[in-house]
Amino acid sequence: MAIRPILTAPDPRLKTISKPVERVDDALRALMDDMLDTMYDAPGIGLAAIQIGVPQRVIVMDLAGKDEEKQPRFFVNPEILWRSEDLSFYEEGCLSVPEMYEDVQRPARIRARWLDYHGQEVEMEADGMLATCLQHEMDHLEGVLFIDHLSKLKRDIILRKMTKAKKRAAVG
Ligand code: GNR
Ligand code: NI
Repeated sequence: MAIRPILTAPDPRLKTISKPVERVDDALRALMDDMLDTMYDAPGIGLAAIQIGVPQRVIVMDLAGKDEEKQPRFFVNPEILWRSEDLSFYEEGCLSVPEMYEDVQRPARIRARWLDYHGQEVEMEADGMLATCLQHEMDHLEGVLFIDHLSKLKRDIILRKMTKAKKRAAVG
């Protein structure tokens, strides 16, 4: 298991459309283990493979609170089967857009299907944080970031801050 570097905007690799996974095998489980380590280390509540530069349709997540037992979740080739008409706002952040938080409106509930850590098919309805986070992560698989849901003005302000922060980091 290993912690891998997380790509940050405006890295063009984050715009990649990730490819479906062909087989849930030990190599894929090793990737998912690394993703989980990377997510816990960050720390974050979700991570898509493309955030560590791997363009495959894989997501890890853990929505457990600080003092709760770990509750890792794995999503391979997830699909959204249904979205509720009612929407909800959540203040979102992203490990690829560090230190920026904005309200994003999304369907409040979704029905989704995916393969788990062992390649077993799972289907369920999600609401609350799970619905929000799963939609945020599935956006990553399409090359979409939460800032793409904001006005162009807000997005440009955030991207300008990110570019400046990167330049400062490069100069040291
Ligand atoms: O750690 C994260 N927190 C978060 C908060 C609100 C909505 C979505 C998220 S996901 C984010 C980790 C991340 O960037 N996943 O792609
Ligand atoms: Ni994210």
